[in-house]
Parts: sequence; structure tokens; C-alpha cells
Amino acid sequence: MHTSVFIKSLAAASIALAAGVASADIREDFSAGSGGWQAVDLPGSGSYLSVLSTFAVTHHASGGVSGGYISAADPSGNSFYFDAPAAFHGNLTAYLGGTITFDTFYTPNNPSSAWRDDADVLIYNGSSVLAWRAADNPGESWTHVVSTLGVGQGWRMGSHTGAEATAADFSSVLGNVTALRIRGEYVNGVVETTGLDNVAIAAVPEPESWALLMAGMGFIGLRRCRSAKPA
Ligand SMILES: [Ca+2]
Repeated sequence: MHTSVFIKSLAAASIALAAGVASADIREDFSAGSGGWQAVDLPGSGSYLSVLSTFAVTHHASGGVSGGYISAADPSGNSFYFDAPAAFHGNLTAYLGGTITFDTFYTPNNPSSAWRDDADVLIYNGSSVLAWRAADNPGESWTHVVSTLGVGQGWRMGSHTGAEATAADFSSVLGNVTALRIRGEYVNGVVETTGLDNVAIAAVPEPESWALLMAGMGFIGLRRCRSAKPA
């Protein structure tokens, strides 16, 4: 009987864990080219719904955090962003609670002319936009940026000064992502070149999956402990 319960709990834990990690990470390390990424110029300062122009990024075969990376040079007095390809679109609800991470830098990097009045990450479903701004701008060398996709993690609606994004907002936008953009504009002036590498959207296993796995492991431990005692 114990063996049967043990197998059932282990099987349940395995199935739940597999379901929790079923969503593979979406990644681009720019090792084989620009991966379909381009750049867009937006009005900026919280206005992100119209695209003023679209332009090509430059792929560099080396010089990234590892291997290649892309860069774009500021084209205007507006706010430019890196624009993700279709691999980063669609139904991303499986990544709620997970992270979006990337490495970036900009040069020349002069703190006295740094531009802060824009979101660092924009996730769109049509005209609904989740906006997140990091605590600070990146540096002149590669800077790792981590944002957690969830309520209370600094995401706001429309712009970085909008209302805090709710669970319903995340469901609505992540359910059908039509664009994902990462900021290139960091200087008050048409001077900077910004690099981007290692963009990743990663899911986390659901907590109940881990709880089941731990319960299964605990049961194994209990069984071993009991069978080790003399009869
Ligand atoms: Ca790379």
C-alpha cells in the first residue's frame, strides 16, 4: 500500500512539474545575426502608440556579453526602442511571475545628460501597454537588467507614470502580445549608441508543482527512515 501511494505521489509531482516548466524560455543571444530585431522611433515621454519610423539595427559578431550583439544609434530627438520579432509575441500568459532579462549599455554615457523620462520595457496588446522602468539607466559597459512580470513589480499601464498594472491588465496584455520593445534612448540629445544582448523571457515552475515534488521527496525520506529501523 505504501509503495502504491509513493508511486502515485511521485507520478503526480512529475506531471505537475512537467506542466509547470512546459513553457520554454524565449531567448535571443544574437549569436547568428540580429534575429529579426529592428528599431523603432517613438514620440517618447510616455507616448508609445505611434511609430514615427522603423530602422535597422547593426549586428556585431563579437563584443557582446558572449558572442554577438545588436546596437542602434539614436536617429532623432524622439525616443528610440529595440523592437522584438514575432518569437516574442503571442500568448505569453505562461510567463506571468517569470522574468524578462537583458543586457544593455549606451555610449557616450554622461550622467549629466542622462534621459530618464521613458519606460525601459514596453509590452503591447494593441493600444494597451504594460510599461516598466528600471531603478536606473544602464552603464557604459554591459549592464544586466531583470524585470519580474507581475503585479507589484513596478509595471504600469500606458507609461512609467501610469496606474499600477493589475492582474487583469497582465491577463489582457500577456494574452496576446503584439509588440515588445526595449529602450535605446538614454540621453537628452541625438548622440548615443545603445547595445542589446541576451534578451530572455523565462517562466518559473508553478509553486504547487514544487510543493508536490517536495511532498514526494519527503515521503521518500520517510520510507527510507522507516525501512532503516530494525523490525
Ligand atoms: Ca550575444
